[in-house]
Amino acid sequence: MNWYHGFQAYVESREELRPFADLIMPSAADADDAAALRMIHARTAPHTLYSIEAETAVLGAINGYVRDVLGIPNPVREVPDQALAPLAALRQVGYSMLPDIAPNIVTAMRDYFMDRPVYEHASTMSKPPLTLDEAQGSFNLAHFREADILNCPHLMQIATDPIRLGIAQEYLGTVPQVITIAAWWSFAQADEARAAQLFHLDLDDYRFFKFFIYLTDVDEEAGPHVYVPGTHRQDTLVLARRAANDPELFDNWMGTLRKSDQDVMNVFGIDPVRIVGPAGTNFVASTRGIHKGLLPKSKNRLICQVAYGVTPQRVENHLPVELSPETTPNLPADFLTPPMDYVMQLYLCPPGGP
Ligand SMILES: O=C(O)CCC(=O)C(=O)O
Ligand SMILES: [Fe+2]
Repeated sequence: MNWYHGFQAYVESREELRPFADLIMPSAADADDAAALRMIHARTAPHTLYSIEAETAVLGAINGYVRDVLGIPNPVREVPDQALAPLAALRQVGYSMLPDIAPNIVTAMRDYFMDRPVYEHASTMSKPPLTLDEAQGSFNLAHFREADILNCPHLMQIATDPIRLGIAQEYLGTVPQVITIAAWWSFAQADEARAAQLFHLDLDDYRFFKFFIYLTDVDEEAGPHVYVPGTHRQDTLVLARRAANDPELFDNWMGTLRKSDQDVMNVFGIDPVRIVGPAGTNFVASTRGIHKGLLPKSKNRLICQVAYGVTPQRVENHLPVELSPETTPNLPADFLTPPMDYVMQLYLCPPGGP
């Protein structure tokens, strides 16, 4: 059954979820349209921006659905001690560094990407691939395709190891789903910051966060990730809104896609943090807080990202890749042992289909 249909029915069956059911109720015409249902949830997610109560209520509903209807045991597994401090920081501050990844592993991952084709944008992969030189001469970024990212040696194993998946399970409060995978170069030759190189916030799901790994050394010259601590929290946003002279103007500003450094400083008065470190540096960040990836000055940056969320709403027209020695030679054959089949369901299915 479609995830959304099942969720809709579950929410409607619970009296205490009535206000939420009204928010996500599809019109009769949309009821059987998976894309329309996805859109409804994408539009509803911003209701949690200023209200931790709204977010907690939605998460309770999702967790109930996953546990009681889909029958997936939760919590997924025991959380190792090394996950506890990063988890606390992710909640409080919005980001946390994680233990470095061994240099030989990072080298294998970088070497792998060196041989893969790149694309102008994640959504333009139907066009022919570019060489790195072509991309570097023309664009700010160059993206790898999802099938190649899935197959990057070590990447998905690291992203779902006990520390990272433990953080995900606790932070999300339900069984995590991998909702985005990405890997891209940011080029130093570009002359102007574009798109995610300007401050913004992501609203990818009702609750979500992202895991990043630098595969090249990242110093001030190489376009570090920049994060404004605390801006992922509803209480920070409520205070900033209250302090604003004109709440309507504030709402409009929050609704604009890209934000200037000066405006971010004026509104929050919080110093942004630049995350630097050698290749292998990795961290989690709640990117519903204000963030950007700086335009590199003199060195290119290669980064991978895995995002964990609670609904499959971001993925459109997306078919999972079959886990097999032919299509995914770098993933272990038992990678989809439950609950990993649920965690990875958007990207991977067992041979023969879901
Ligand atoms: O390039 C970066 O460091 C940030 C990219 C970004 O905005 C994101 O992954 O959500
Ligand atoms: Fe972002």
